[in-house]
Amino acid sequence: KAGFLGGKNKRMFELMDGFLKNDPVSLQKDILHHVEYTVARSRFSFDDFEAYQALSHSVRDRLIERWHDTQQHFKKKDPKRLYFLSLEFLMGRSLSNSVINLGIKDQCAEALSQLGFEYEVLVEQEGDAALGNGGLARLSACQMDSLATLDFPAWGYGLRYQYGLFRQIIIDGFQHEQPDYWLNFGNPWEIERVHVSYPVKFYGTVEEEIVNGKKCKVWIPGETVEAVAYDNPIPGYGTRNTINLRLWAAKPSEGHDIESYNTGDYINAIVNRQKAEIISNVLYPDDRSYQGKELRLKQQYFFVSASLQDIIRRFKDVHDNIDEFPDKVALQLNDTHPSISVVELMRVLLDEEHLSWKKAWNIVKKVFTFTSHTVLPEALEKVPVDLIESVLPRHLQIIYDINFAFMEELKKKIGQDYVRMSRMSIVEEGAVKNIRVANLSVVCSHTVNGVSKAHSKLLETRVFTDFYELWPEKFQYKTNGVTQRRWIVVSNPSLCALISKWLKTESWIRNVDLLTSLRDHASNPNLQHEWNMVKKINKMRLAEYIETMSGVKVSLDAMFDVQIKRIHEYKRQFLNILGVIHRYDCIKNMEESDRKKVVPRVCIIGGKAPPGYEIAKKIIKLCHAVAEIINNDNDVGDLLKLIFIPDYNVSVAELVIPGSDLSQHISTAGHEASGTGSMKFLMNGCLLLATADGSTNEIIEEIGAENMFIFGAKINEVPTLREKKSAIKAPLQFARVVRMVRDGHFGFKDYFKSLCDTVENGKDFYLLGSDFTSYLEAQAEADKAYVDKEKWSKMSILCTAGSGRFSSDRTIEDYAEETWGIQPCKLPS
Ligand code: TH1
Repeated sequence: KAGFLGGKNKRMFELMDGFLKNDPVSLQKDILHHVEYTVARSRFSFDDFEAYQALSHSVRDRLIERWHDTQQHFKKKDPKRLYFLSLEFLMGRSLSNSVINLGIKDQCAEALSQLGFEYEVLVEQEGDAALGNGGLARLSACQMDSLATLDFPAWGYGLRYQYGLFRQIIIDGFQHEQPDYWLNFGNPWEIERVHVSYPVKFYGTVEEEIVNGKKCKVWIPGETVEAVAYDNPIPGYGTRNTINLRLWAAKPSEGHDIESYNTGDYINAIVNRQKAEIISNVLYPDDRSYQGKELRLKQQYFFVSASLQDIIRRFKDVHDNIDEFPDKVALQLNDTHPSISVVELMRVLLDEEHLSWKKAWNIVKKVFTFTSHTVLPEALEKVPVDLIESVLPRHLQIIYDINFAFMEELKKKIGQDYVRMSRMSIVEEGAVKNIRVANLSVVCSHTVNGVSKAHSKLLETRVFTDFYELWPEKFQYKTNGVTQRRWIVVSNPSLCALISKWLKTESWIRNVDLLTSLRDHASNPNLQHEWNMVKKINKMRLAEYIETMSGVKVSLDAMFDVQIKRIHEYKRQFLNILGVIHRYDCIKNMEESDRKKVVPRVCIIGGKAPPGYEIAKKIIKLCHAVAEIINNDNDVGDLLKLIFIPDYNVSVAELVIPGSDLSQHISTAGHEASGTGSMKFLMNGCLLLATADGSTNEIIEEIGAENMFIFGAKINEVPTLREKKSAIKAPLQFARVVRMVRDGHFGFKDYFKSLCDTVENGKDFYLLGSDFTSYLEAQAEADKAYVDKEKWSKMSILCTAGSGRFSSDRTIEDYAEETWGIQPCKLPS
């Protein structure tokens, strides 16, 4: 820890004890210290929440030590760094994750138990950090864990929303949204950096000035807001490396005097300044539907501008020559949300560094990499030109200039093909002129990644066809992955212990490929027995949760069949519910003797509907209406239950996934870019019932279709099916269950009419009708397999054994090598 040993530094070094110690007694001392001096409670009387706070602060101290050492090490070694720009991070809870990654779980548990507290209970005190919507945001969190664990010199940048994703509450089966004021009780996992702050400009005009004899553009802003940094340490597993997630909060900017002639003016001026904070107030809750809103653009530019100022300052601390910027910096765009940063970097290089266009463009082209996460047209960002002109006038000029240069280049390559040029243009002409942010991102990045093999193919053949033909070398794909630290070690400790026992090592936690050796034991009755015991424990935990939450008692012998994800028509929760209705209908119409053969099921659905998405909200209500009938039908009893889990989030997922037998990933083929939930289930030995969409195709490659239940139209069949569907009659079974909903079998007849309309009368855009028969067949296959306990256990073990390829460690290693060009930079231990 020495550093520099002169004068007062020498004295400081003498006073230092080395690192904080991790034995239970040292931890106890730290916890009690924080109870008294941080939480300010008496050490003789504090409750679970206060104990959680004190433990968190003790853990945080350890994180800070490592954070400091890591940052100093990076500074000394000066490697090329990766900056991961994302508008969303879904971190969930930090305590359990930090304790695992620091390797101090047992010590903490022991320390607490002697003080009369239970580690597991304290973990539950923490609320989720939900600064994101769904898959994309949780992916960012998993990737941060892998970046830290693999010792990469990387930082994440994002926004510190005061309100995260809304809380879902269900009243009479309807979704209601409540604000998620997650900072109410303080947040021990962040460090406020009052001195790390940057002004961010908005509005105003652009003027010309002469600087050093050259004409220059100067942006005179109409409003300035201050961005203040909040650092969130991200510890790696099995390494001291601890990286940083820096989130920006908006604060009123200092600077201007307030002109006031009376008290009213003065008060108003202060109140107005306070409005600056609005920018980082709230996360947009729409998954995949973009509306050109001013606040959203301001959020994007705000976090991008602050991040770039921070990154450039750090670069200039060590380097004089801006030409070296691309050798030291890689900037990753997580979807198009941070893409205004390409324009902002151009602006800084042109207007502030006074580089020529050519030099500036050369730098920009070399630093940015872009990952696209969707193919849905409604998710593609298009910002009205008028909006950019008002909020970011100088940026609009630069976008036009980039587009002009691009169009000139294109003309040289493809000749005067104006139709193609207008398709590729960054500026969309029409009644309302728009900026196509995806085109901007492709033009300005040196690499464009898809998130699965299938998704990448769609990007090349449907979304960015013209660009792919022009620059095939730009296009790559990196199949998504999730971190086994969070999704096995933290959330399924019994399975973790079992795996380590059978593999005789814990090294799979850093090298998940080792899981493949489980295949050698998949048929071993001893492993199967222990495996099923673990599943049972997890099912008990889940059943308890279901009972406290919904009052419904479920049987542990039943197959727990789960679909948890954002509610969206393309994800087809409606298909799932129609399948449940079909099952119910079959049971009701069955001979008594046949009922004995029915495999009991607990069907579980969870997820949030975007607040303005009416059909998604009706799907939630339908789930409740159907559950009401089924769960109260004594005639059916334990043979079938339907449960809606409210307020689905990361910590709920950590509880539900380990306790599931079967999980559903049933999007219409060609719509789920990747899907990452499936990977978490796979790791936890939970079988998949799925369409051949997104990452599922690669799961099939890895574990074999015989170990899954695959159904439905393939990606390339979907367009033809859509064309033909008005001519094809939906199967009778489908018509029958939809009719039951239409006729008010579950009540709310008028309310469900528009929902039924989406799948009938030649509509059915997401092809529920044409996939229904094959869906039921796959369900029947699952029933058959479940009855054969040995077969099921083997399939379950093979799922975990084949999940190695879906670790975010693998994704990040591939990105580092093929896309970012960065190397590990490990702290000496
Ligand atoms: C999701 C994709 O839908 C999903 O298939 C993928 O696994 C995940 O990203 C991670 O790659 C997306 N989430 C969003 C969220 C917003 C906009 C677009 C997408 S795509 C706000």
